[in-house]
Amino acid sequence: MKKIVVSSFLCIGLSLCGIAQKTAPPAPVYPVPSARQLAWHQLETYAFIHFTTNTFTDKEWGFGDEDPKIFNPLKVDADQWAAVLKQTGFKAMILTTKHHDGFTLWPSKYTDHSVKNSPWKNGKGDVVKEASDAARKAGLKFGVYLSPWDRNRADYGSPSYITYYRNQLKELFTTYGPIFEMWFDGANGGDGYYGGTNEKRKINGAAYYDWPATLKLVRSMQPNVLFFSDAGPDIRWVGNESGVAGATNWNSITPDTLYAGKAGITGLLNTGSADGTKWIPAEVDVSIRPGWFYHASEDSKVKTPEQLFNIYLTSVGRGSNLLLNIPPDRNGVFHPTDVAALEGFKKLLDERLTHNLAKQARVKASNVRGHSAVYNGAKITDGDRNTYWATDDGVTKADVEVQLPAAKKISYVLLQEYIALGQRISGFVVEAQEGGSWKEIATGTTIGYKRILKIDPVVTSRIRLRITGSKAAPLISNLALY
Ligand code: FUL
Repeated sequence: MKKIVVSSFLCIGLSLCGIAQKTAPPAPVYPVPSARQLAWHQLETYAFIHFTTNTFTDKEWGFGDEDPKIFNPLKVDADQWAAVLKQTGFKAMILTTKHHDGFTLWPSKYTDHSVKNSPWKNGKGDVVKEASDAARKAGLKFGVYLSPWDRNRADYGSPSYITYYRNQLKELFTTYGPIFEMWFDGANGGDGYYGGTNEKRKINGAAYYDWPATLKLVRSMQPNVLFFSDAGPDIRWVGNESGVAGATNWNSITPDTLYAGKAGITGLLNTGSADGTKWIPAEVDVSIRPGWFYHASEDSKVKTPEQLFNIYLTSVGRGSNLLLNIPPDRNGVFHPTDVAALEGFKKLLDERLTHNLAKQARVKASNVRGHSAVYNGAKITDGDRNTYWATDDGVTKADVEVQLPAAKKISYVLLQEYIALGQRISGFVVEAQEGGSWKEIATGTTIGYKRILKIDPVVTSRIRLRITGSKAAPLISNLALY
């Protein structure tokens, strides 16, 4: 019998022969996130823990002259902190290991202004150890805040203080396991105890601390740590403490525009800049209470679940991460009112943003990169963050339509760019089909890692995303409807 040989030249186009034609992947649009920044974006929500002598003196900024004996919590139940955070969807905690007052929550061998001279556990306690152990046991990442400004130290402002500060970083970074984020606070109010001199000390922040050398030292101990400061280098401040990232929020920014004593940069920190040279995403730090530390007088001012949900929308929902502060009380636990608020917040997230109506929905795109199945519209509803819809190079305006099996009431639209190849989109419109015609239901500028749009509820089976501006071919990894 004659053998039938199917040779490739008989095929009309390679794809018909079962050999997928390879479409070139989109080229990156720089800057792009580092691997550790990409992993950081996926954390989305984590907690700040402000705890120190201030908790017992009822202050926000300790002067540095506190008697360490005032630090005397009934207990320090870091397992309670971790359990509450875990149950309510938080991914990490960042502890104030030393605030501006200089009191260390671990028994540092370089100072007496420390938990080691407090009555708590007869001076044998270590809050940093308890918190880091509890975090890891609960599957949360652990981060540290170590205030550069130190109102207790006699030598603050002179070179020996920098050595002191670095010695403390060595203690922290070699004793308490992996630290995912290091929070450098730029605040400096000037006056302080300073070893009893009770004076005002001004330093030149950029020059005095020699940050490049300090960061190098920390990275030599823990290469994967992310540095937060007003201007990065890994994560930037969002420019306010009220929980609001810019509705336009670029992950890119040019660090040179932030330094040099420039005033009025909070707006820039809030939005980033489309032409920024470095990937430095914004982190939204905000407290569940008016203050950062626990004050009984604020028990009635804890943010409600609804307020926390709105903050979630203006932080995570605008492509930032949310660092929500929950301060332990004088018993060393999260106050019941705060716990109830967190539980209520989690309930709202579950009710409003969990049941994705677009899961596996049919998708039609106006343009698909190389007509390739690798980049087609279906990639935005496949639940896989590593796949994405992409257009051909040069096509920066395109539509993608999601068709649901039946009409549903939609209140939120969630969009995600595939940011590993850079943030691209600068304008978009979302439309719903109602009575046979398309109606605009939301517009926006940037999308970034995640954008959540609260819309006036609409009942429809068809939603269309129109990309109206993009630096290059738009790459959308996810579209969800709730
Ligand atoms: C500020 C500090 O002065 C506050 O006390 C608080 O720690 C906040 C997170 O950062 O700069």
